[in-house]
Amino acid sequence: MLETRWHVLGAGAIGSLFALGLHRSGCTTTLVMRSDAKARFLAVKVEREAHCSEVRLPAITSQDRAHISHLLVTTKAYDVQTAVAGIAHLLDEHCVVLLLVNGMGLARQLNDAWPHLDVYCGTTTEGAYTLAPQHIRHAGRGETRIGRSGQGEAPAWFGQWKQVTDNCLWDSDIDAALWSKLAVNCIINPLTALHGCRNGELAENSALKSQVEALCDEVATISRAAGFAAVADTLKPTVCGVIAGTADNRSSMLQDVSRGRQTEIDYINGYLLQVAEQLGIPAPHNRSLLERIHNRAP
Ligand code: KPL
Repeated sequence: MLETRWHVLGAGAIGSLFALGLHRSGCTTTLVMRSDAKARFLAVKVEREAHCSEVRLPAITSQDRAHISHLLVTTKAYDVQTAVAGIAHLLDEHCVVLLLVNGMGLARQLNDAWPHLDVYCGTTTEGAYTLAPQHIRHAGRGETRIGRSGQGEAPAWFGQWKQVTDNCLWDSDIDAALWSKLAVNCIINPLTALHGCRNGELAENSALKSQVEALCDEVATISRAAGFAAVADTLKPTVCGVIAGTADNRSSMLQDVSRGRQTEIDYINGYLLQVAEQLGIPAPHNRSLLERIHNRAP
């Protein structure tokens, strides 16, 4: 198999986890850091149960001379466009760009701005949170799906990805997978962020359990109307499965709120609300979550 060189843009929890996975699978893996970063190598530490793995990976910034042929983007949804624009001069003409980012609609935005890029989408339910920069805890094993709208066959570079995580598959219906992840994030992320709890508490506390139920019903109705009936039919067991599988995790939105950072709520519940509005479906539970996250005390 041809060795592929991957660059990882966005070395947060998921970026660090996949950078380690790519390195371990035999890919030359380089972190792309902000333009003011000085380090040429960075230690990436991943704690999993009682073990800690550490690797030193090369790091570049937009000011370096580099050719990027395969780019994994794991930034926040609201940073994708600006972060890619910042390194656009380093990207090969038909650079493969794999977006492993929460939310939907971002691949289209990238393709509109840079039509020559070869953009793919991915979604993961791996649970990971940051302990310090590039030092993370892998708190829950999940599944990663990769695909491109309308593309049935996996490209050659995907062969390597089966070794990057334990559970990675090519999905010929990636839009449904992205929607399914969006639906899960609409429920788990704002609730854990507002209640300051780990994912698992959503299944333990009865008041939170009934909020999960009500949200599942609302999101399922919108999903069905949006053409994702299979997602709607299995939403409750899917959400329960992700809560159980990532029980010990602090959701990405909880991590953002705890650090006083911008959240991805506009790309998650905000996107769902836009679709609901276009379809004429009321979504009071989602609207209330969006407003409460926007209006939360700093
Ligand atoms: O995607 C996640 C997130 O936190 O953004 C889940 C799957 C809910 C794991 O926490």
